[in-house]
Amino acid sequence: MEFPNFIGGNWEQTSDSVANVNPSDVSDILGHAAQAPLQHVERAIDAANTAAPVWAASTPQQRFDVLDFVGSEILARKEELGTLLSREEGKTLAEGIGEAARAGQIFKFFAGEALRQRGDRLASVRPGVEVDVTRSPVGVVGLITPWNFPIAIPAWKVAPALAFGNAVILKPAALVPGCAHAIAEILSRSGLPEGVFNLVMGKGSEVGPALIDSPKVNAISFTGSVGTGKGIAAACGLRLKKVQLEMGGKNPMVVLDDADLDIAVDTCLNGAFFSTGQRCTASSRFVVTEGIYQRFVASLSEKTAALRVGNALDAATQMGPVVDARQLQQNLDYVDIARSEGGTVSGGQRLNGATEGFYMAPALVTETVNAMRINREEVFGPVASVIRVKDYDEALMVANDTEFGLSSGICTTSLKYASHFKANAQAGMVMVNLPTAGVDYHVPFGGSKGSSFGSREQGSYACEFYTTVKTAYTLP
Ligand code: UN1
Repeated sequence: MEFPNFIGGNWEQTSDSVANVNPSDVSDILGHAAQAPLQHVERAIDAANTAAPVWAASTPQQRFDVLDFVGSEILARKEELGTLLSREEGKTLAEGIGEAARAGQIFKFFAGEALRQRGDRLASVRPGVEVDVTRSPVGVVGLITPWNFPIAIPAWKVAPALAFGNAVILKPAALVPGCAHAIAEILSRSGLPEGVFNLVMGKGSEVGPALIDSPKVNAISFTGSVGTGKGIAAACGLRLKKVQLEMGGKNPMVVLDDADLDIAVDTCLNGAFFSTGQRCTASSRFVVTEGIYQRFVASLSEKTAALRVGNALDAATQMGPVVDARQLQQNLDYVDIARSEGGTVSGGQRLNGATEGFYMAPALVTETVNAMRINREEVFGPVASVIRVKDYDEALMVANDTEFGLSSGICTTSLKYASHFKANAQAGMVMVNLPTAGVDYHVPFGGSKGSSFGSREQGSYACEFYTTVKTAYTLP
């Protein structure tokens, strides 16, 4: 199968293409994705600029109809799209289908947002004058998405961009063109005027800068690594371009003596290893108080070792492969680093599957302290460590001692500690007796400190990024 680009309403092949490889079975090639040269990116930017005023003038009903159509179709095809997702990214089939459903729900939510407009009419402080505060589209937005949520993250950027009247250029991660192409294909039949949505696949190092540097792109929303995000922030800052970044995490899960052990262990297992740990919201530091430490480590080690690692499409699989060879090597390197720093590692070795793929055993590292690299740098794989602390106060201090601030969790039955933690955890999202990863689609998503930059994604808060506020004064 070919995955062409979609520019100005036309499907476009390119002379250059990249294979879409199944990480569970590298002999399975899903197809080839177009690689846009710079002239194609320029054409997409021009098409979006031509279409932007047309879509900005669309009615809320037109926007609702487009987004509702896309949401309904994704939901109706969630098994098929979820299978495609798991095949190209490697998360389990249940996770892939769940993510496809979430993408459909996101489109449905923003269909509703298109109708629920916000605005204020106020009396002026001057007699006879009226003041209106309204929101206008930003214009042309460049959306740069990562490989770990191949359908949900494009959905949660594309849907609000369109709901609030913007024209879009989507640049998905090179590893997962299939889901992005599927979204584009559905949008191409949705009634959206041509040029409002454009899909441009190509080298991140070329397409990204072309979007960021163009004076004809008004805003950039990016999810990906901290290093790339900082570069984008700097480039957008120079150009005074609106920017929204979602980057890494080193998310802690505090486990207190009074926690329900089974809930704590299941919460940690899910947070660290589901989706092969490839979530910026994954838990990677378990901060555990002394009284429960032994029982917690014994139970979590047992359940971690028992996780069935295998082909993402096999119904018995609980943890799929790592996404590619480069990420697998990074994970194995961090396991070595943890060991060389004095951590005790169980699991973490490369595994052979029935098919040739990027399999590794989930790794649990005990005997660590928060200063170690394994507790400071994001691995982005199924590698989690345990830090032993005396009490809640020390746990909170350790949890907050990180440059990141995306999601922070606590397992406790104490209302006092849960309330204190919600108020004092330095993170954009706080979870009590729930995994740090796996968020709702109708409420804001984002972090504090080094994890995020700019206004929040998702829920009603998404309008902050995708609109500009206008204050109008009238003397009738
Ligand atoms: C989730 O935890 O449900 O890239 C979503 C990521 C995040 C999304 C996490 N932006 O992992």
